[in-house]
Amino acid sequence: DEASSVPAAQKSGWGQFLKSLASFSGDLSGLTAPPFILSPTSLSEFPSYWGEPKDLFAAIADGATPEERQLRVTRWFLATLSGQFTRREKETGSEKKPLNPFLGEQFLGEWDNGDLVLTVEQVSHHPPITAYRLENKKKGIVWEGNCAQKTSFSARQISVKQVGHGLLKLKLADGSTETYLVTLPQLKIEGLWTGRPYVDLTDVSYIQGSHGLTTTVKYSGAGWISGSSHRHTTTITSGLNGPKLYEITGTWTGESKFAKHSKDKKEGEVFLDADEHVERERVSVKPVEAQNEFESRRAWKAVADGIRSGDYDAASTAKGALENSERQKRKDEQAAGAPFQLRLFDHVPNDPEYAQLAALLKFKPETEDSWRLKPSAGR
Ligand code: HCR
Repeated sequence: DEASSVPAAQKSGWGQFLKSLASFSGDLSGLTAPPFILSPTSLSEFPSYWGEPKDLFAAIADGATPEERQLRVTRWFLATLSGQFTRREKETGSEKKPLNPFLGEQFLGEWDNGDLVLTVEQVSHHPPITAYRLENKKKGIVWEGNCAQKTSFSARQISVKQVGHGLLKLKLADGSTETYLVTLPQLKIEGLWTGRPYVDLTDVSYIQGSHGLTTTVKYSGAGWISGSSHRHTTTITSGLNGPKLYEITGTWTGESKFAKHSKDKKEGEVFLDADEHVERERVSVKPVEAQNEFESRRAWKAVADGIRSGDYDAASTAKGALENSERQKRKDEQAAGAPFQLRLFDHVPNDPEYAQLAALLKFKPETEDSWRLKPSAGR
């Protein structure tokens, strides 16, 4: 039975959903999906995946040379991917449709009693854009970025282009700053017809260091030659098309090893074991009662409770109430001539810091917006 993972009572709903996808492009958040595919978690929580391999993040600062630091940024980045893209499928059997954050929604978290601090704000609703900052003050590392998604549908799968980037800033012992531009992979959502959607990655992403080193991660899935999915081939070169210093191959969900011709590393030496040897820790957040009214888990509590307990009527009533109240707020703001103001981040249109590093990757156009934490945010 092709649709075996879809509960009997929701089969026609799932069929409708798939049909609506076929004639759709834009952002998926507006589409009504059957209950079994709904997640009780808002997309504003997703930036916490960047912080979960917290020791690898902290270790970036201990790299003695630009090459060693480029390797460490690359290792941390690859280690975040299994959380970002396969966690939900692993835990619940399929990818789910996350809650669509409201404008100004916040997600505030930390690890190790505040040694690592995460701040997230939904900085746009149409299109949905999430801005985040992860900071380890003791180590002098800041990772600040934004993410939006452009979705299209073809050949039985959903393609999701991640729009946005992150900048990792490292304060070095001599007081200077090193910056890394990180670009994001594209996703395919497969398994739709069997009612068990899961994510694989395609295309490339880059890590461009201000010292001139470039990491290129090429993603490939299960093909007719390689049976396994989630594969990558990663190179570190001196400049985008410069001499190759390192090559690393493997899967971003499991083991990655140095390949032949890697400067000062042996062929077959393990670079990362994303499955086994990476300590990961979930982010800590305040209990809902102590959260402010814009914090995700407090604002979505009734919706999430309904989804978790299977009371979908309660979930959809609560969701409708939240969405109506947001619409009303925007109308009131318009009528008062006082548009919504972000509380935690400042918008930096055509970010020059992005442009400088993007130019090394020969991107066109070389401009993109960024969002920076307001000094007054108190985080
Ligand atoms: C595409 C996706 C929403 C966006 C999610 C992103 C891209 C968000 C930023 C994170 O850093 C990484 C990330 C991981 C998720 O895998 C990705 C989600 C997967 C599904 C979801 C769709 C909007 C849901 C489509 C509905 C399907 C399940 C039928």
